[in-house]
Amino acid sequence: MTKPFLILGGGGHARVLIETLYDQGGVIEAIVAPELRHVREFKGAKHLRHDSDVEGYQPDSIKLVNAIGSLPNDAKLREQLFKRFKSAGYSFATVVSDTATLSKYVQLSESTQILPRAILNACQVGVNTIINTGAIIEHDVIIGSNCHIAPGAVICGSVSIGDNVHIGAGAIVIQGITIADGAIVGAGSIVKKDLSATSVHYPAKPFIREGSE
Ligand code: JB3
Repeated sequence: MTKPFLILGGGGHARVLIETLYDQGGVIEAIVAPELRHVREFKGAKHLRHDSDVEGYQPDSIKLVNAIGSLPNDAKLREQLFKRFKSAGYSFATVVSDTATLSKYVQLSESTQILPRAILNACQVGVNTIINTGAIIEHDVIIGSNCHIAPGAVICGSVSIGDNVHIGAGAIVIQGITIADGAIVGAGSIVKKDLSATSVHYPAKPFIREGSE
């Protein structure tokens, strides 16, 4: 039988993951967060306010779900909690939405999260990485750990993405590109060149020609 889940984080990302877990018949033992934002969807699961409350559960009695999201300038907590509880002997669930479409050759890792309507061809996704709603990950892509591929991003074939990379919503990375650790790709960017570590790729500025005849 699947173990009950302890959910770390009680905000927007938790809301999406919890819907998937309930749809799949999961049992939510408790949500661990200083504050809960979406109490209705959390259906009366216990609320634990401190991360240290996790230690009240034996590591082999529950599965953790890392429901702390990740934004470009606010991505460390997700990784910190993953490392903290892994080193204490806990394990994290890998969550895949029923509406995501995955090739049988996809290789996922612990705490990877594939959100609704994402499409993954044969590719590899590292630990604790989020593939958010409607993102497309093409064949032979390799994505490292602690990355966030935001909603609607398109990663074309044979792209290589390091660790702790953020690819913003709706960005397109063309085939064969390498994106090094810690890089940030702004929402709506079209990436046609390799990106070095911790670099930031900004989208093109809008160009508007008024009233031409
Ligand atoms: O872009 C998309 C589609 N999703 C974003 C996601 C990837 O990242 C989303 O829009 C959010 O911006 C972000 O989601 P997240 O992390 O759910 O953010 P927020 O809605 O602000 O909720 C943060 C939750 O983390 C709250 O419930 C906080 O109480 C909780 N929290 C803060 N510090 C913590 C801690 N929880 C634990 N367990 N430990 C902490 O130290």
